[in-house]
Amino acid sequence: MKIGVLCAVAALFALSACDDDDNDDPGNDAGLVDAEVKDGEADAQEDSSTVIEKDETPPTIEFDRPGRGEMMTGDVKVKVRAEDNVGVARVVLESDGETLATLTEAPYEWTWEMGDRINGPYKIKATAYDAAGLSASAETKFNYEKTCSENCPPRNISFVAPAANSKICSTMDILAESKQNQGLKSIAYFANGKDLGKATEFPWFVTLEFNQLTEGPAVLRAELTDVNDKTAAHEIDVTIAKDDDCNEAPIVEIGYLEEGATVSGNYYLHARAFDDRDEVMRVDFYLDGQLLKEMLKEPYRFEWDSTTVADGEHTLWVRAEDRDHHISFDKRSFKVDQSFVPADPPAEEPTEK
Ligand SMILES: [Ca+2]
Ligand SMILES: [Ca+2]
Repeated sequence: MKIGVLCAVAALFALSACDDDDNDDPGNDAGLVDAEVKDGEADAQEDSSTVIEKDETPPTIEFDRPGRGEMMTGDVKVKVRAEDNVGVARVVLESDGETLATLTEAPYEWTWEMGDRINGPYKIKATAYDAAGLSASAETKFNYEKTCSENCPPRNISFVAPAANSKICSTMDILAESKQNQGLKSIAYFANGKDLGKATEFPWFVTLEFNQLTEGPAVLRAELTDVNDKTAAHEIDVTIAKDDDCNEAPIVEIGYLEEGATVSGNYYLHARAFDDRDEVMRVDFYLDGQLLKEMLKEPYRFEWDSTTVADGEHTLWVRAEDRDHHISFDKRSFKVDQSFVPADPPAEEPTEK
């Protein structure tokens, strides 16, 4: 019906335009002929409109781009393929309830100008409607990273623990890391949108209490904010479920070095790590937020030259990781003072296990 009305209007318009100019511009005769032809087509389509009203076949739709999970930079080109037995009336693009665009003509292409949107995952839903109001939807999800040369947002935040698509069956530390470790203000963590806490200093983890979680599938989100209040995020899918055979995180403990101790000269740093399945895969030592030593097998012990840092307060963090990327931490704050002479200097490598 609509098409018929439109054509009739077009025909009227063309005829009246022809009437206005007919006397002095013979070239417009062609316009009159066109109008008559359109009128004829309109009649044909008027007949087919009875078919439109009986249409019971919904459109089909799928994303050409962005590809699912694709990493995008800059403005994001979106393209969907939509088809219908009669005709696609429109394609609506949305993201988390926000309507992005309504496209009425093929090819269904649109550019999402990302502007100040944060680095992180985005979903797009595309819905095609036909004239009968039938619809079909498709979704895609991509990761966005802003291209920039100065005052850049943080980048590449990603979960270290737990692993994507893993099962969470006990209380554990969760951690996301950014390659840009300078100028971070905080990392906030969420499970299905529920606030799990915010880490405001190295090593940026929070402890996930199992009994605070709802069992079932969950999306874990880590959202980083830097000192310029720019943000980035990463999401992974996990399953929260009790498990009698739950693989627990390892336990790690810094040895020898007592909280508040003073050290000088060469000093042995040491940690013990235990795991329920004897699967400690690595133990990493971090001094003042910087990786100092990665150790892949026991003993987790090495000689460290304390003269490589300034006298004063320092912090040692040790992180243990098991085969399933469960992690745990231990920490000591201590003092370096090269004028300090230990009563019993650790001249030899300690043998305690
Ligand atoms: Ca249809
Ligand atoms: Ca384990």
